[in-house]
Amino acid sequence: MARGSGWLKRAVTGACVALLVVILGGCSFFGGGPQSVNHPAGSNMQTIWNLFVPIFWMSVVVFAIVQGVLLYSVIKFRRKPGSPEPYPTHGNTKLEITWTIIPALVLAVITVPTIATVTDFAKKPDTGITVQVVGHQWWWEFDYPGEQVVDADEMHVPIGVPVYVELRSDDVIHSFWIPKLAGKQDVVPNQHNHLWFTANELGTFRGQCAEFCGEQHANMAFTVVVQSQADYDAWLAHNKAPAVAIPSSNDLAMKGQQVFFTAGCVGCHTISGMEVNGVKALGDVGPNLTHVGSRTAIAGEVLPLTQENLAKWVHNPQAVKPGTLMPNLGLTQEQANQVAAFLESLK
Ligand code: HEC
Ligand SMILES: [Cu+2]
Repeated sequence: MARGSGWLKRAVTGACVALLVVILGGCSFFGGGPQSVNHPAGSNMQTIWNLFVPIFWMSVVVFAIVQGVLLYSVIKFRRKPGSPEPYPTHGNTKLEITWTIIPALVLAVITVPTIATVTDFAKKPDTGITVQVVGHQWWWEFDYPGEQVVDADEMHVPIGVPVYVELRSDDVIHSFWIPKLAGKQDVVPNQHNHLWFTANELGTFRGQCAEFCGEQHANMAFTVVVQSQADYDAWLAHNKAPAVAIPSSNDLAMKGQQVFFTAGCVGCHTISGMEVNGVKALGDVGPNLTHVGSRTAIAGEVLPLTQENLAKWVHNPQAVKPGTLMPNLGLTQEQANQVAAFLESLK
């Protein structure tokens, strides 16, 4: 053996082990992170899980058999001192037929529940709610048809009720993914895709764009809030209402409102039911801000919603999320603080 190859072998083995640990860590294999699929909390994810687990164990058995035979052969038939040249062979019809039929049978067995699952996902549930989801570079919009509610960053759904999700894209291909509740579905421009799920656990669940869609793809996340029917109804009623009036005692917010309606924000954002000096905010390029103050995060979950973070964002969105389609509007720090107070009060 060449000099130094023992060192090389150890280095390669070490690197492989380190890589494996990183990969498994990334899958949240060890703890079940917010994007782990190992703890289904929704009907569709449960169905996928029920399909995945038996297929996984079947693969483990196949892996063990193949590797076992391989290891056995490597050890048993390895070259020994003085052993003669191996006898050259070509082809073994019986063996080849066997290793064609067995995998074909395994695949045939897997096909049946897979097709059943796929057709189950393709049909529209008879009852439940519909949410229209629009993927934008780089944030998600949630429209509740018939309710006049348009939201961003947060999707609210009632527990135990089928949610039919209609998927549209405003620009490029995205992929809608809520790891714990539902599978993935591509969001394609000029095409109407859909998926559905029923959440069966209260709480918040992370969603994420799962198709590379540009510079800020990684920062295109959202939160699904699963609520009791009563809480969901209350949320809907609250978000249906026009924006709250800013109390005139809140001087900072009053000034911020003036800035908002004069600095060009209205060209891209909607605040429904608000009018300042005859100007209305009806833009639909960016997220609807009618109730932005009641969200938990902004800009595709890049910042938790606080007054400081709102000021940081409107002062210089490009510094927070480089490449974002919201330009720097050149607000001074003072104006940014005023606008932040205004937006924060839009509960
Ligand atoms: C050219 C269009 C445009 C203009 C003008 C604009 N915005 Fe935006 N805004 C956007 C886009 C697009 C986003 C989403 C950015 C992202 O998440 O990548 C956004 C996001 C936001 C958010 C985060 C909302 C959320 O729920 O995620 C706030 C707050 C905001 N803008 C406030 C303002 C204010 C205040 C102004 C005026 C000073 C303004 N915007 C001007 C396009 C614009
Ligand atoms: Cu995307």
